[in-house]
Amino acid sequence: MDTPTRRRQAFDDHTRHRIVTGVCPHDCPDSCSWQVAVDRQTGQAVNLRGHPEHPVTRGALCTKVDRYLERTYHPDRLKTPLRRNGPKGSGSFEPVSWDIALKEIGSRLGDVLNRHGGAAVLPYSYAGTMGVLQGEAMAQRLFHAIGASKLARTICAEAGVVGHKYTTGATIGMDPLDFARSTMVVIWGSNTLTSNPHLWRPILAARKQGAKVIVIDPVCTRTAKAADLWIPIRPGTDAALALGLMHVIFAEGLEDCSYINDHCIGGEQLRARAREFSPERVAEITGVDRQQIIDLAREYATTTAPAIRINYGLQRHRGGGMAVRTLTCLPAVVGAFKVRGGGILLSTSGQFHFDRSGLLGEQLATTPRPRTFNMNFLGDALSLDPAVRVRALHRPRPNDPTYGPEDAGVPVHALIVYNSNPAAVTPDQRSVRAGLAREDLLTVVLEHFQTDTADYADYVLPATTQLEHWDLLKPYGHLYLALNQPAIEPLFQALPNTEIFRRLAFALGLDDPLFRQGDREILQTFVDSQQHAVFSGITFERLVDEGYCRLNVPEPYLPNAEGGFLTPSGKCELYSQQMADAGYDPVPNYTPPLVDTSDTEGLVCLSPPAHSFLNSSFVNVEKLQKREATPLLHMHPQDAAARNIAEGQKVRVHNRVGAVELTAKLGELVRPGVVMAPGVWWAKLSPDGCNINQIVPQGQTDMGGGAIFYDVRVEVVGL
Ligand SMILES: Nc1nc2c(c(=O)[nH]1)N[C@H]1C(S)=C(S)[C@@H](COP(=O)(O)OP(=O)(O)OC[C@H]3O[C@@H](n4cnc5c(=O)[nH]c(N)nc54)[C@H](O)[C@@H]3O)O[C@H]1N2
Ligand SMILES: Nc1nc2c(c(=O)[nH]1)N[C@H]1C(S)=C(S)[C@@H](COP(=O)(O)OP(=O)(O)OC[C@H]3O[C@@H](n4cnc5c(=O)[nH]c(N)nc54)[C@H](O)[C@@H]3O)O[C@H]1N2
Ligand code: SF4
Ligand SMILES: [Mo]
Repeated sequence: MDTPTRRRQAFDDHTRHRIVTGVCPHDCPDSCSWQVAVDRQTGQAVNLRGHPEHPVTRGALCTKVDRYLERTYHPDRLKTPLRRNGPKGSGSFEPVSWDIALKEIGSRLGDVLNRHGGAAVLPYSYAGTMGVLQGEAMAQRLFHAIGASKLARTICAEAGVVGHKYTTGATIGMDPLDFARSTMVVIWGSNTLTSNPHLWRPILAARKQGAKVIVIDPVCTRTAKAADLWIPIRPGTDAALALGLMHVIFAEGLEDCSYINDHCIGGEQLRARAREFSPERVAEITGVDRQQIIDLAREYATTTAPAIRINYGLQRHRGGGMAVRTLTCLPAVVGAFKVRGGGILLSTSGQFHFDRSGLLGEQLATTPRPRTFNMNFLGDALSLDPAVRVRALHRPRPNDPTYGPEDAGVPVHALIVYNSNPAAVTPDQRSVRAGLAREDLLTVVLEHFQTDTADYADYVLPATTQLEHWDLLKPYGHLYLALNQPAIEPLFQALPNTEIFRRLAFALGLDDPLFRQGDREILQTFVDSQQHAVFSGITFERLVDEGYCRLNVPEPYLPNAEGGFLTPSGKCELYSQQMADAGYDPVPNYTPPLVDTSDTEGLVCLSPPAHSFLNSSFVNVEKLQKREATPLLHMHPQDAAARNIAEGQKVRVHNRVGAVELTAKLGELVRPGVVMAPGVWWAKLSPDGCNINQIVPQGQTDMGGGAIFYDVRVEVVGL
């Protein structure tokens, strides 16, 4: 066991520097722990490195966060509160003091509350920081107290999470470090080397032992290039492929009958369903060669420890929930859950059994929160027309009540944005902007930079970065809880989100003691009050000393080796009564993507993460922006030829939702029929002031109300 002292010295023992341990706040499965060297004299952070002893980080950050100091000390950091002094969206602002900003916001918000009630206030946030504290801790205290509308945080993972839970009961996946022991790794709808780079090390270790690495993706990503086999599937058809694999496995008697009998329910129903998906039919649906389907099924079922890394790419289509629900049955069918190195990993978040009720101040709510908007429908939510606004109410399941215009409730009169950049990342950019452009809407944006969204604000409030505040990170790609300690003083007049929400609460005359809790105190209370066994032995003090702690789960961690599913039946639910009750097919199935049913013309457009950006963060860091060059559209030469488009030509990508100008990049990186625009550029840093979310409609996945970013057709014309 390392002593804490050794941990710190391992980085640097230079007397000029103080070493502070923290953790990357970004929305990424790796949640890397880091060490910051701070000059004792100047108080400046002078170096930032991956924590050398963290078992997942292993001393290395990624391309993007290697530049976190540049981002933190960027000359464009917001320095003071700003007040709008031009038309909405013009980006014209004047500096004001915190006192004035808070007084004015307090009075205008108070006015909205008096005239329209809490429902008229909408918080909009996502994972600019994944920190427990700077995320929702103080924010929700305020929104509970004023009875604001709720936001369903659906933009990323909901479809997959809900689908996964129907099958296994929780997003409890494999220990990612166990991929090193896999005998076969199927990376399914994920670009590991870009979006989850620290998983690559265990995968490489497995490969050294002979494991084959297979990537199933419509795009030949850098991960696909590095793998042993790339299977270029048609977008949105993954569930059909999974059922085709099961078809072969059952037909050839390769399933693990005892695991199915002992630990699953619905084996017979699944067999019957899989029978409908012959390799011929599946080849037709997915575009994958029939023999390749058969070979993959045989290899998967006969190897000893097959692992599936499924991430979020394949659930950004209409049938994404069902796809993840269906794929998650595969390890059960072959008994892979029994073996170390076998299983499936979507997310590890279900292992962090936090009780957040005290943290979020639910007791401050005097009445139930009025309504919930789905964040993917922000454009509709901001509409003044009740018939449009009502479409934004969260309604994730088929059996949820339907709403009419009379249920729309009051218009949104105040929007408070933090940890998110909706003018860039949210579907249907035109309607989002139309909503944000409403002169009568009070918009407050807490930010590091003057983003596309900040341009539409009435007040922009400067927030601290991870180097400047406390936080606690719950990762979704491994098992180590991590504490972030502030390394430097807040820059300029920046304040932590928590402090901004505290002051907003005071400005509204709220004075519950919960608003007076300091950041360190909140974290200490939160960590030390956790009761679940996974946290036993983890104390705030230990986190302060060691930086990160592994959850108290056994090693090796095989939670489903002998059942133990957190479903209602306690089994792996190949048949799900819960699904039937919610209005779904209770048996795994294939739901065709929208692009195969309604929008039949044009090319399917995918817009997955760019290697050098993190969603829309880092787009303004010069060196990273240079690496991505310009907003691109990757096209197959066949599709380009059919449209007379040449390499490097400017093109207009459009559909009924909107249009954006990109630069064509031709090559066999994408299957014919598919185009790919790496995201998410700041619209204002793009040639025509728009980005790829121009062409993404407001719409939702079958489960969880998720966004359908990749279930879109476009037409492309040369300019
Ligand atoms: N560098 C970088 N890292 C990031 C991010 C970033 O923006 N940049 N974003 C972070 C966030 S918020 C998230 S949610 C995660 C996302 O992590 P992932 O979900 O792993 O996302 P990607 O790495 O883009 O991988 C998605 C892949 O799915 C493919 N795909 C699209 N549609 C389909 C389909 O129908 N079937 C199959 N099989 N594949 C499909 C895409 O071509 C893409 O290669 O990454 C995080 N990490
Ligand atoms: N077309 C297309 N669109 C997509 C996607 C896609 O694949 N294709 N991916 C989607 C996905 S998976 C996701 S998760 C969303 C992500 O969408 P967002 O969660 O909005 O992520 P970012 O674009 O990184 O914007 C986060 C903002 O929060 C700010 N921020 C960071 N830390 C703090 C803090 O401590 N305080 C405050 N006040 N602000 C902070 C950053 O400066 C940044 O501007 O985008 C989605 N949009
Ligand atoms: S973005 Fe991901 S890989 Fe990069 S430092 Fe943060 S957690 Fe690590
Ligand atoms: Mo995401």
